[in-house]
Amino acid sequence: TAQPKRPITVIPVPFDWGASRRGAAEGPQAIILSGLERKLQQLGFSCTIESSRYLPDVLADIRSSSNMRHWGKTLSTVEALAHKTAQAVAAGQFPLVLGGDHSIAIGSIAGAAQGRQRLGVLWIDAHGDLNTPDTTPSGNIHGMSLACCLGHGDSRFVAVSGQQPKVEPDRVVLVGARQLDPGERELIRALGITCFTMHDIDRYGMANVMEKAIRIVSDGTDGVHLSFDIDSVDPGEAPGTGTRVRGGFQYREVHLAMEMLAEASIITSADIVEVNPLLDNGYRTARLAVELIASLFGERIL
Ligand code: B3U
Ligand code: MN
Ligand code: MN
Repeated sequence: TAQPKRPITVIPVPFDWGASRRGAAEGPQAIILSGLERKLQQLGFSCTIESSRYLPDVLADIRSSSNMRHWGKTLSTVEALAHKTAQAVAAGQFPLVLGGDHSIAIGSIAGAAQGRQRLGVLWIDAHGDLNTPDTTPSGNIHGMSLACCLGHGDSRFVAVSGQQPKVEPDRVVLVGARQLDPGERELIRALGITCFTMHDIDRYGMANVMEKAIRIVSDGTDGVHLSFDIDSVDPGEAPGTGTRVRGGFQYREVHLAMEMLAEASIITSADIVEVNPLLDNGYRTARLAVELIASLFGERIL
């Protein structure tokens, strides 16, 4: 079935203060240099790459605490990103947000949730990103972003762009988890969030897991945001990322996931995060990101 192709607005977020290692801020440039625009045009999309001038200059902002490191820089960044993302949605475009570390999803999801009552979120990640300032082992905000979107955590972050929470737990699905902290397990259990771990993918296969995930995030929702952390992919395929965890998605497996999302045609906004060219083997991981984006937007073998 031919879907109307919404124009894609690529929103770069060169920000990495939510992580402990620098370098994810170079992710957007690496992905763009790896041929993103041409790929999307080949697939028949009109595509605009925004500049990053919508972001505030955060260098002088030193507000920080031990359980929310660099929170000042992060808060003003996600506020600006929420606004930018909401603008793209309101203009009928598909916001494709390029991180940056995963803290930026607080902004992109806040933007995607504006004007929607029932947003679904598909969170593909080796991690849960479900810590709060009370449970975080690191103080890194990229480990707290999904909790934030669910209304748990620091009130200033939970309240970004007003609407709170951004998403209800029964419309959130995690796929690919293999490293969860005790507080994250507790929150998953307490909120009843569906979490397909690597164990489930080994056991039931990516196709079955994605079928179930797609059904849950799209059931009665008025939009679905994909938040894709490249560290979900096995480090053998995606070495350029800050927190590698062995035992991740294989190459065909992760393409299959993206192809199934294209086929289901449910995704209305997305972010691709944690590509870190400073830790990469050349541009290998950025090029993988472009390939996966292509699969997400409908590239087919035949
Ligand atoms: N859960 C740990 C580690 C972590 C989360 N996200 C990444 N790493 N990339 C934390 O710091 O919250
Ligand atoms: Mn993450
Ligand atoms: Mn991760």
